Amino acid sequence: MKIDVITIFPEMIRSGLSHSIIKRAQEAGRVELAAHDPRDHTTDRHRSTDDTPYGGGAGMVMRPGPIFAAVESLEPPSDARIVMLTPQGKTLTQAMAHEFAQSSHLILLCGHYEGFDERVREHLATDEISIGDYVLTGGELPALVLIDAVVRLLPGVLGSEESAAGDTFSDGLLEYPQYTRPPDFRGWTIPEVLLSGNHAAIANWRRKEQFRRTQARRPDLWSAFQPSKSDLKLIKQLSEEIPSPSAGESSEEN
Ligand code: JBZ
Repeated sequence: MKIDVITIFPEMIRSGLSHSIIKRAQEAGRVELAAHDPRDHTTDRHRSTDDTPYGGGAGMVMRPGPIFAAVESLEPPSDARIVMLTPQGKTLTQAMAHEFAQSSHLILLCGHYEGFDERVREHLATDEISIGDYVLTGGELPALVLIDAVVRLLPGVLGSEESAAGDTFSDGLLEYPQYTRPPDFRGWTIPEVLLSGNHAAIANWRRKEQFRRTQARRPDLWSAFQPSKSDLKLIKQLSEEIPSPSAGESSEEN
């Protein structure tokens, strides 16, 4: 897969991609990542990528020329996905990450200032994505988020260790709590079942903790969850448990 990012801060993209799993994926040839500055596709003396809005008003708008020229210089195949990162986009989901991971060429357009000239949206972009409802200064961090979510899904990127199968959202439940040594840290001990060596009991405990957490923290995910027959047994057991003071999802711990 090829991913090109059009951004007035190319170093922000390059540095964000030069670590850990995404770095390894590039070295292994699973993905080819590059950042391009639309400033290199300007023709005016000041190499300007933005201009004042027609009709007046505050702020600046990204000029269409340098964006179109930067994309056209990449000679994208006709099936390339050209994705604008803007607050007006659809909120990124795991299902959308899977869909983008099927594409052989992604081109990400990072907005700045008051956003893009509308003709970029109308005549260049195939998709428009946001990462969530909070205010950011530009599309670079959203582009990095999208790249991370997509690249980790590509074949051979995650080892069996990190495998995508057990993630939150793979079955629509939050993950169970994890513990490592020491078994007593400052008087805080780990659940006894995890030391029992009883693998069936451990699996049941973990599944119930997934249910407990998802019910308490993500009622939206819990409503959509489709339990199996064995899940239903565990859900019933959970509903019959006496709430222990330490086992809850109290507001104090959030
Ligand atoms: C995004 C104008 O450029 C921006 C500004 C905010 C912003 C994006 C692009 S993309 N927020 C988001 O994904 O939430």
